[in-house]
Amino acid sequence: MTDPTHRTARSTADWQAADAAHYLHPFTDFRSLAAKGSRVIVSGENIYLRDSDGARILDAMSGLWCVNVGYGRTELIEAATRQMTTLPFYNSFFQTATPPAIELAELLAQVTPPQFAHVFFSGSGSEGNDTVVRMVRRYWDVLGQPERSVIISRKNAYHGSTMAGASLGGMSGMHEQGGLPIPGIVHIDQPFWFENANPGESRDAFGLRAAGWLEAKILELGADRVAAFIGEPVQGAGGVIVPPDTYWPEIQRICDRHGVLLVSDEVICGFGRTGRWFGCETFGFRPDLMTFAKGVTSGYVPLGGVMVGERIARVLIDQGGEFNHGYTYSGHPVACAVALANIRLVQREGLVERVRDDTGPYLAERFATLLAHPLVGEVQTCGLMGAVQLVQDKATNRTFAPELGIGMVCRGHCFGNGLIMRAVGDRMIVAPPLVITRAQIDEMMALIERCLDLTLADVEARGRA
Ligand code: PXG
Repeated sequence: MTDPTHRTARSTADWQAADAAHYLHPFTDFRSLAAKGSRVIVSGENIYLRDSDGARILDAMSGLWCVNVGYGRTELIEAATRQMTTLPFYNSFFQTATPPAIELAELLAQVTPPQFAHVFFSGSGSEGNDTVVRMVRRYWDVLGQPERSVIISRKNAYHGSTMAGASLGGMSGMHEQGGLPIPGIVHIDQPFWFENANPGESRDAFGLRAAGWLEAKILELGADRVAAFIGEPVQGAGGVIVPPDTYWPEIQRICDRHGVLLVSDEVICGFGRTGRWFGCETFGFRPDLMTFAKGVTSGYVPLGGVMVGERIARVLIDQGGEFNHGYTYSGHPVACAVALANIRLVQREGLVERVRDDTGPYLAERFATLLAHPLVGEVQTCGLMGAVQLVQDKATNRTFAPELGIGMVCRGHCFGNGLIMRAVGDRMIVAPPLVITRAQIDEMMALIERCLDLTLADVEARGRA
């Protein structure tokens, strides 16, 4: 597994010491990481990474849900180099624009659903969702309904880490720090069948009931106070929570009935992850706004943004005057050049169709076999995302006590065996690069099975202890 030729100029211990001395990582207990030492990733090729000890790792999380075309793609590297040479930066504030930003806006209008002809660029998904908050409130202001300002989101949602992004998100741990959520953002329960369904309730019946929580909240607040509803088509960071098929069409009907704007956060689901270009197409709804980031550049450089549907664009353009919002890096030319190269690569290689017709169904078939494992209570996939729910008792789907940290035990075995798979509580999740082949899915599955067996052995050893 290790390859000494991949060792770096400094030793792993040396990297870790410098890291611990100076570097505060996101979502990290600084002291415990400093004591343990971080894992230093030094290179990547296709779906594999190397760490500073030379170990080869299968990256079943695509970096962080983003490296959709895999590592080391010459087309993206050359696009960045060319653009950096020609014009590394110019802004788009003072009535200026750059060719890559204009061309990307044009291409995004082609690959997104028909209601989208305009885009507002940001540097990340969080900034995209900040833009959403300002834009939906501005829309209702311009229409003379400023009291329509409340945005409804969902518990366990992830919409980023800025003040607005973390407020839209439904992670209680994030709300506990920094005085969140900001005013005017409320949360309803998530459509998580495994956890929230009644005994014997079908997925479809549960999907309709879960959508009904939105209508109940709108009626409680009064529709004339509700600006928008935002959701991820599939909750990603929350644990790959694939909603029942009935959920999103019903959400659409409820938003239409009450005139509430519908926002799809496509930061993870966008650009092919679900087997269509956008998650809203997989789940059959028609958002007014779509946040994107990650897969737009396959993570090679930071870029995000918001697709603005014509319902909103026409109001902002025709009646809105100046929109007082934007970022230095809105429409960054290098990021846009990389995004263009990335999207064209996805088109040329037919990656979205491959996920829809070949690798997505194959992942579903292979994941279904995991249900035979004594630790597995539920599996779900959607395109190239998958979740494996670990349970203590398969007959009743009773889960482990959270303090046992069984998901983290399993994740530890993954790290130890050359596989990057995430644990969200006791839900193990994957989202491999869209270029993964069937043979590589087999390789990933063999690693997952081995790690589940090792975790089971730990559970059994604890039981005996
Ligand atoms: N929306 C969604 C749906 C996301 O998944 C963001 C917005 C924010 O994007 P930026 O680019 O600002 O990070 C995300 C980000 C995890 C994890 O633990 C997921 C994300 C970020 C960090 C960790 O799965 N998604």
